[in-house]
Amino acid sequence: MRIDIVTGDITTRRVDAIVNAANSSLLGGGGVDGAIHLAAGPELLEACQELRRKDYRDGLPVGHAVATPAFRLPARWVIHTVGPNWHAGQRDPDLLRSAFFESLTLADSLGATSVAFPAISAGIYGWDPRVVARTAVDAVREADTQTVELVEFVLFSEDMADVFVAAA
Ligand code: AR6
Repeated sequence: MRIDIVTGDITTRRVDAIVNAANSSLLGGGGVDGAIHLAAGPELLEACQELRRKDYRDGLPVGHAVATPAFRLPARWVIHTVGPNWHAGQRDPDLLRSAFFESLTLADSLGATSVAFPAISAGIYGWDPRVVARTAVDAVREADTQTVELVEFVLFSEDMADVFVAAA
C-alpha cells in the first residue's frame, strides 16, 4: 500500500473514500467536518440523521467508524469517525489509533482502493500533531487491507504536512 502526504482541502480529493473527523453526534460541526458537510450537500446530514435514528441512538463512540455515501463530493463514500478529544480528557492513544484503523478497515470492506484521511484530533480536539501523525502512519501500516492500494493524508497546512512527512 502506498502512503502519500498531500497539502490541501480533503473535500476535493478524487479518491474512493474520504474520512471525516466527526463528533459523536454525527450531525456536523466545525473544522473538516463542517467543510465536508458543506461540500457534500444537505443529503449528507440527512444520511447521518438516519444513522443516528437507526443504529446510533446514543451517538457514534470514540474510535469507531461508519460509512455514508459522499453525495456531491468526488469521492464515493464518507467514512465518519470520532477521534478522542484531548481537552475532554480523552488521552488514550489506542482511541486515536482505533479511529484511523477502523476507518481504513471499513473503507477496505466496502471495496475502496483509495482513502484520504485528515489529521484526526489534531485540530479542535487538541492532540499534539506529532502524536497524531505517528499514530496515523503506524495504524495504516498495521492494517491488512485487501482492496485499498493508496492512503492519502491530506493536511490543511504546510506545517502539518511537514509533521506527517517526518512520521512517514
Ligand atoms: N481539509 C483537510 N483538513 C482540514 C480541512 C479540510 N477541508 N479543514 C480543517 N482541516 P478538526 P478534530 C484540518 O478540528 O480535531 C469538528 O467540529 C484542521 O486544520 O477538523 O478531530 C467536529 O465536529 C486540522 O489539522 O478535527 C468535532 O466536534 C484537522 O483537519 C471536532 O471538530 C483536524 O481538525 C473534531 O476535532
